[in-house]
Amino acid sequence: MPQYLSTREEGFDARFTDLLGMKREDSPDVDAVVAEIIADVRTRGDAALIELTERFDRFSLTPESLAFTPEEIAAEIAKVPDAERAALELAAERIRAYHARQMPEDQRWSDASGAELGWRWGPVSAAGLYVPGGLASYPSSVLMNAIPAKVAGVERLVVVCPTPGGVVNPLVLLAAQIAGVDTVYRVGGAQAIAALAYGTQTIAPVDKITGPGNAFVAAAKRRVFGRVGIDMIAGPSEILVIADGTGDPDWIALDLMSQAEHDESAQAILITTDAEFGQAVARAVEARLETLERRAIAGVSWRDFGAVIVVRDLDEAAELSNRVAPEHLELCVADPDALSEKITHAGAIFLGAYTPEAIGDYVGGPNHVLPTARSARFSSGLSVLDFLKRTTLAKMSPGALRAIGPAAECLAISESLEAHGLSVRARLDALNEGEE
Ligand code: HSO
Ligand code: ZN
Repeated sequence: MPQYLSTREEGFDARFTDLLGMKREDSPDVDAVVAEIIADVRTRGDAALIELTERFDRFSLTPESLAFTPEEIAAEIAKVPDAERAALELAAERIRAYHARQMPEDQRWSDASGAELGWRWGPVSAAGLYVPGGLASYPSSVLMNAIPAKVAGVERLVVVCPTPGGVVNPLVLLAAQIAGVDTVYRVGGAQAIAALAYGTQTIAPVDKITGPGNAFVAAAKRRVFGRVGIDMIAGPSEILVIADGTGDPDWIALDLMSQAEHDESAQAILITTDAEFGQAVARAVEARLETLERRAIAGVSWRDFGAVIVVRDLDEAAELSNRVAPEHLELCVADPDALSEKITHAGAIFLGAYTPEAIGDYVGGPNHVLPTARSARFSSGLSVLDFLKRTTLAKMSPGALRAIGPAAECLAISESLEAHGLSVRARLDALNEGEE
């Protein structure tokens, strides 16, 4: 049974706080194992990668077969039906167009002192994208990670993907090709992250690693952070729907289940102003849970972490939603734009009855790699900015140095950093002499 809450009930606040604080993920402590794997790859390179792949993926590699050859990729991709190919291409085009608009502008200006200031954006040189094997090997996630990197101008983009038993999802290879990935390596787990961060004889190191993975991959990403940049560590998926009772309860039930089916630890919450409508959605969820292919997973998520919350009005709904700071927020109300003005914390907002969250997972255009576990309070989804760095620019004219240099000298002396002060003073003295 999901939880049923109402803001009219006594004790609501405590129950809602409990819901917010629920620990959904039991991440096993794999850090010690991961530390060993990383050290092994650092010292033995390819040999360690090959041995670990043999052990974990039951698959024999050689340095030569670590990467898919163009012929192997072509043979796999040939298996993809036309409809899937066309859908991936449409998704890629829309994701590309959306992310192209995110490109920030360089700036350069002169201020009143005569100093020229500014900044310039530039891409990281090389990025590595982790793609899980098995069930969660999603081609859509390949597009969502690789396209922003390409739009940002990343020169070398590689994918690492475990191929247990040698099996790969052809759609993953096709998505990588459509997105412009240069090389796909048949390695996964912490060993693949180590290879991307430190390099091996065959795999050149990258500067930034993104992409989802299991507990081993997450622990490895945390460990190599600093040596390379990483994206966020994503937790189980979440959806919060705010409904005013004007929609179809079955549509909303399916939207809730669309995220619940990702993971037993996923969380689906409905907030509604209409108690009867809330009951209708809950009944529709139960009916769908009879037949959905992934009913076992979705059912556990709904039973353990699902909730239906009845509120007095939409202001209250927005307030509670902001406290949750959900990864995905659907506004299934008569005036979604007005309600969205009141939303301050959410990874992605889907407005109106005709915008199921699944559109955002695949073809909407915005990124589906989004902040989970309430981190939308302080962070955003993946974007081109994750693959860009900003370099600042400063150019002093003699006049500018005269105007602001003495203050720098003064602060340098106060910090007992003599060379700092003298580097300014030497120039100021030269300028003053030139004037005499
Ligand atoms: N909803 C997931 C992403 C995804 N959905 C991939 C389908 N495929 C991120 O929260
Ligand atoms: Zn999804």
